[in-house]
Amino acid sequence: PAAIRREDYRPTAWLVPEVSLEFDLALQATRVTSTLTVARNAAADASPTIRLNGEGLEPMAVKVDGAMIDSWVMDDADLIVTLPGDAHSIEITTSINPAANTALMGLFASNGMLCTQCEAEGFRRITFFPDRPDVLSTYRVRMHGPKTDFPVLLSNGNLEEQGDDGDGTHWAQWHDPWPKPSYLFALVAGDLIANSDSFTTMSGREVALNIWVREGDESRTGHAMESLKKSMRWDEEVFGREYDLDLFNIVAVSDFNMGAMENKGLNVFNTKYVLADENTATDGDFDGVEGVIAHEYFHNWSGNRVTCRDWFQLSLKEGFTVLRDQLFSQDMGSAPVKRIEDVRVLRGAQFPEDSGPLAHPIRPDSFREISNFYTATIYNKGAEVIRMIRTMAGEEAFRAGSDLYFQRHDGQAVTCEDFVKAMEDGAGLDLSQFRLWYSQAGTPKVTVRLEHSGDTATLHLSQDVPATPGQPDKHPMPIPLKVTLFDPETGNRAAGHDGEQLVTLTKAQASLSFPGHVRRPVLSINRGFSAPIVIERDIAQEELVFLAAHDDDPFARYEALQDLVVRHLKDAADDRLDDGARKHGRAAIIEAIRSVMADDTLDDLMRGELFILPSETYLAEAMPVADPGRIHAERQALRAAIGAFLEDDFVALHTRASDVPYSLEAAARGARKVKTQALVYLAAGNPERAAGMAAAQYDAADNMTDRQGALMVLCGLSAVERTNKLIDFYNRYQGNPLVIDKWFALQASSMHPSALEHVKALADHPDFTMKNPNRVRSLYMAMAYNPHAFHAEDGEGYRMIGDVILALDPINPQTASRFVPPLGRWRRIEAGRSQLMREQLERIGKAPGLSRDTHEQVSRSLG
Ligand code: BAL
Ligand code: ZN
Repeated sequence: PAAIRREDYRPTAWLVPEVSLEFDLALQATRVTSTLTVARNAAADASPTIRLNGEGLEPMAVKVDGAMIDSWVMDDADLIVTLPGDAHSIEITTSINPAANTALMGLFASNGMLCTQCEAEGFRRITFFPDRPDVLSTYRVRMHGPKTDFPVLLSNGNLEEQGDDGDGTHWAQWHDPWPKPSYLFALVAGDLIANSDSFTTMSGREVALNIWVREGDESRTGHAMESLKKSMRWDEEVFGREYDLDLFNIVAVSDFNMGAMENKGLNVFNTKYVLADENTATDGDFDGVEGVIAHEYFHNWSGNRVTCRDWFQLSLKEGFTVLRDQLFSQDMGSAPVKRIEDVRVLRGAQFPEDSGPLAHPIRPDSFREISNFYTATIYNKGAEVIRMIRTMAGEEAFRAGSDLYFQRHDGQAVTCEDFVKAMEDGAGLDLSQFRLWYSQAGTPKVTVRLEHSGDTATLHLSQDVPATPGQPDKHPMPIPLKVTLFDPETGNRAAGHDGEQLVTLTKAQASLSFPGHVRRPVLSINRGFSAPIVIERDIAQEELVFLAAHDDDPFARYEALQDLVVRHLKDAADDRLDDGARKHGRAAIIEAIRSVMADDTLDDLMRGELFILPSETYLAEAMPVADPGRIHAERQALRAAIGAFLEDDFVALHTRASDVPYSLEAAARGARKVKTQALVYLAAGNPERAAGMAAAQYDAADNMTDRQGALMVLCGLSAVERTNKLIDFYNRYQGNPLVIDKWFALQASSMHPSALEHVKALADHPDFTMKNPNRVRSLYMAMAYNPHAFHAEDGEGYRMIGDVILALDPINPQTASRFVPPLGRWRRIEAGRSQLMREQLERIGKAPGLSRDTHEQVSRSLG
């Protein structure tokens, strides 16, 4: 299929102010009758026909203004109806089979329940419709079905009426007063039970809240409910946004492609982001629930009340909403730790995307399959771009910009340009050059050098925005950098640098002078990760050691420690270290880790962050061409050296942390974090001792964080405890799919040399199925992002992912195509492996009947 281009956007010829849907529900044959009130769009070119998108549908009956017509035609999968006047009603009947819908788009069955996923283009699998986000309609939905199968009947908005037919069937009618695009439509029918609560909004309205789950799961919905109420309050306080219906429903479903979906008044969630208690969910899982509940709730304004004109504008709602959920989570927990986590996600997922064949701007110019553009670039880089606007504007002016955006565009389907304009007008900024962040792909690299002469320090900056597919030449971007200078002798801020400065680099090169420094100061730059870029700094190792110990910006401190390690490991993996240099480099890192361990100004959550070594993916990203085998070996060797040298310190830390009783307070969470990290280092430095300690931690655990952490460490070891605890874990949690997902993922992502063999065996486990996306991801996505398994030298990891893509594509193309990007990294990997990766892409590309999703990703990856 041809690419769809942003510049080809045209307003819709027909508007659909009202939609009425009737569903006769059955798992295998659901009958759908839709009645559309349509009217010519005066703002568009007139057309005598209306195009109603469909996918896999056949019209059983079509009526215009109440009379059956047979003049309709099909254009591929779309229905074309000729309309003589300016306003009509169109009634269309279709029949669909939700039980056969393994793609999980449109109306599908999951564990006997029916539910929908319409974003981006799933509504056209339910009924014929102008399925584009700039068609806003009010929906009335009436559904009817057997009471025993579907005791609960839900849709968007408010329940208007319901009734019992007395023959074992019943019905319900819902009405959503807020005009919305079809992608926000939702329907759920099933045997569900609610955790119910309420929230009083800032204007005093009472909102009924329900979290619907399968019976037995309701005891694990408390954290989600608390997160929802906190999100509602926070959005009022921080963004002035109030909820706008009297009811807010969340439904948890176990078969789901995404994390969750923000349908108006009826969010549908992957169970992974709803269910949590201390026995089955880790601290990270608790954070995931809180963050995703917030994200979907925040979409009610950033996405639903103000939506996207077309799918090229996806970052309008996703980038902004990710920023909003990140700021919320910063406020709910440790702000610096959250910032570091978010940067780690950006670097792990988005940077590789931006430097590879799938690179695209946060506002893409073309696509073939929109599902492929739910990317880390649209979401996470999109959030960083808006965060830069906030940094440049300041919090207050940013809020004024956001207020103006919501007020100006409420009820509209708009563009990223509309957002930027509202920010300019409301926050009082000139964002002319800044718009390049929307149009140019690629991660800018800023080279930094500090020169000192006499009493003046001069900062030399130069930027390079790399070429990306379709964008060979780039313009310099505005790059806001928070900087400060330290006096290395006193450890304090250097004179004139009590506060940090915001320096915005707008040209290819710039130099800035800072007078009054008799001693050479130490530069701290891109503090708080003020710009989503790569910094290449010409800085001495001692200066990095100084910043790792003294920088008062937690992110910059983390960054200095990371840089210290990245530098060392890059040199080691590139064979640039003789024995002396290797020893010297390791000693500096060990010393830095030891000072982190001993620094009592740090809390354990932050200490744990500082202990985390840069990932193998991040290290590979820092090299023009990477040898994943060397990187893995050097990183493990460094970890072993740290673990062996600081063995007693890590054991003491583990003992101290083990004494802290379970709670969700920051101190207790921090203790759990460093406890398992101590085991990770010990596992590398003294595997036998670590195995004993991990088994003891596993046995003593009164929560999933400790138990999973211990099992994670054991999974990487060849110890008898590994087998015993894996069996125990499986038996203990059999029947709990989310925990069994962990059991698969821990083995697939382990450091064990035979991880790939384990994955192969687990594929034959009776609990493994290709039909459940969570299970597929827990085994194969975990492996694809486990570098030492995926990059096995003989290409077995690549072959396995190739097989997965081919087997999954006919079942669930959206999930299948998500496995292509790891293979698409071939250009940045050493020659032998690179060839094997490419071979797999070519094999997949030749397969007949490939989905549009997978075909697009494979051809871009090879192109
Ligand atoms: N809109 C798709 C799921 C999400 O980003 O919230
Ligand atoms: Zn979202």
